[in-house]
Amino acid sequence: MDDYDLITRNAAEVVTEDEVRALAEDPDGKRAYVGYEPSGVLHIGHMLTANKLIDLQEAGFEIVILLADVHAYLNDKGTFEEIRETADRMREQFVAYGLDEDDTEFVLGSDYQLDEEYVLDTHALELETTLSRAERAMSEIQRGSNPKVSQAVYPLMQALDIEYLDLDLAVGGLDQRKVHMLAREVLPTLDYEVRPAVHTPILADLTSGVGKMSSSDGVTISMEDTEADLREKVNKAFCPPTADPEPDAEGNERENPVLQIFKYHVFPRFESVVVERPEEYGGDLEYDDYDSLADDVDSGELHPADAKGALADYLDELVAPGREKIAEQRS
Ligand code: IYR
Repeated sequence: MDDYDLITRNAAEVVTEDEVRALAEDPDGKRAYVGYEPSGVLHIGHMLTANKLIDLQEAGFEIVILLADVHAYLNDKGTFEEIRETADRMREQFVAYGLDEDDTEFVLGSDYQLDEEYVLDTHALELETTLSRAERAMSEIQRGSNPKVSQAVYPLMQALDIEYLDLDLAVGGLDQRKVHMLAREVLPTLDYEVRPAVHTPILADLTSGVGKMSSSDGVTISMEDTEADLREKVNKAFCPPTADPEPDAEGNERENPVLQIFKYHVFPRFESVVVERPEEYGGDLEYDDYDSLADDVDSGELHPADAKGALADYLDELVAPGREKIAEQRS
């Protein structure tokens, strides 16, 4: 796979392709980041962007993970003290998940976001931006339905992070795209350069395949799930015998979340996938890529129940090191 394909594989959106192509010509030493509002335990959404960071690390990028404590505070996620405490635990879980500790720079937002220069730049962007523009940028990130002034400041600071952390590439879930678009508009007003972004998809709700998987409502996979939890969640998941399910009764689009997890979580981290089956049901199957597994589900060669069993095994392998770290953190 060439560097551009590795940088963009499994991405839902690349802004812009030309800018990322230019980076892919010589990725060595270029800096890419994701920012996360610290929370106690990683969930499958964190793991999806982390998979992209692992791709970028393989392509030669330096990786920066911003533990965005000030942002979490502005977004009403708790007291500063509480948030700070979770940031450290989150860092250890990312390392357990597979981000090379020596090659990943973990930065706490409050280490530089309270400096005078940064604060004055934030105010300069406040002057450049209308409240309605800032609110629009926050619509998929915001906690609560009645936006606070702090939540309008939040996306402006996220834009400045790209400059202050001296980055070449911003990575995030599709829920971050409106902030990254705002950044492209406002950074040049301070004579700062625009930087490209790669956005990962948001996976579908596990039980229905309709709408988004969410850590705040519905079922999500988390790093504290036991093997039995994972098996139960996967077994209850929506998995029709097709990669492209029909819309539901109300006409809402549906996805196959079991296949999505194979695509975005399992294949990027494992050379091949083995589905164990008793001899009488045809014996084990081995897949080198996602498409061949999806084709077998489509054709009926691979039964959803067998696919689910294998998915729970692989998810358990991905989650186990982080789960052990969490147990250690709590003891
Ligand atoms: N908005 C992110 C958190 C965040 C991301 C970046 I990239 C920043 O520079 C700052 C904060 C979230 O929704 O978790």
